[in-house]
Amino acid sequence: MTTDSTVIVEDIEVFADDFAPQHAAAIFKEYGALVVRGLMKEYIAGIHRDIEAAATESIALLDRAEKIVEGWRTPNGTLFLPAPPGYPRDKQIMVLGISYHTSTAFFRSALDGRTLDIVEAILGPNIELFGNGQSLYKEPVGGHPKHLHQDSAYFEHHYEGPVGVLSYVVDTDLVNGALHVVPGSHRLGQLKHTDTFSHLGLDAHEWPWERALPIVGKAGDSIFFHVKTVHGSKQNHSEHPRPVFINRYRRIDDYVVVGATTTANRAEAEKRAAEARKTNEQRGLMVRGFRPYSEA
Ligand SMILES: O=C(O)CCC(=O)C(=O)O
Repeated sequence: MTTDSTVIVEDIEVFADDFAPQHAAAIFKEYGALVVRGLMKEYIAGIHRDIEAAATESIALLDRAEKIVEGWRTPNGTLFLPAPPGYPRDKQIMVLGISYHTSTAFFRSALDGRTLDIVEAILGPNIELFGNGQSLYKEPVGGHPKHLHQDSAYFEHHYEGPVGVLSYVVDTDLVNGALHVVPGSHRLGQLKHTDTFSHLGLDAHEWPWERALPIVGKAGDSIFFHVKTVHGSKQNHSEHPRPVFINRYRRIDDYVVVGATTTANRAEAEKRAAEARKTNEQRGLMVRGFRPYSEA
């Protein structure tokens, strides 16, 4: 199975004010990616405000950051990477310490009815959240690239895996770090990843950016992607930050079989994959349907 480089954005796009969930789900199933224009518009002002508050807070906490394998983590949970030359600091933000626990607007966005109509058409009637929400933040003037990768390198699942819904907080283009996706790559299975500046990524010779389709969009546009869809984004060369936020949804019986951030900890986790089970701790909050009792 190969990917289809003839796919254009219009092939994978619908509009939030006029779409049929079954049609949107069919696009997702075929291409492993779906763009819904304007889906998150009503949440953007609140989320943008909270994201900037979290960024300011994180920078103020930087002198208390601890070194971890992925970079440095401030007490509020923000992950920093080394900054490129010319920065006012030696570290740059990568993943912001903002979540459903800290932002009402973020949590409200995860419960959005139109989003869940699409997710239900993809995954079925009973859906839980996977994780607490994630926000990646590219600082201005060179903010980090995220190399092409599959999210399943980080959290491989037993069944279909989570549907990720990444939304733009600001208008996003080729200058400030548009998301790139490789349509059809969700059918390639689990690919071998290497260690890169932005953690697990695909070999850049085998997976150059030219293989991927850039998604230019407005604040409030959302991109649904399969856990095995190859995706990533280049540096932010604009004068302003480029944040995104991601809500993830999965079947209520699905669970992580391999969780990793580096090739070394992935190799260790793979040895334990066969023992993985759905535990009570792995249950996410219900956002659609009902969870019948089952022995964990
Ligand atoms: O556009 C970004 O910030 C990268 C998002 C991404 O690739 C991911 O979270 O897996």
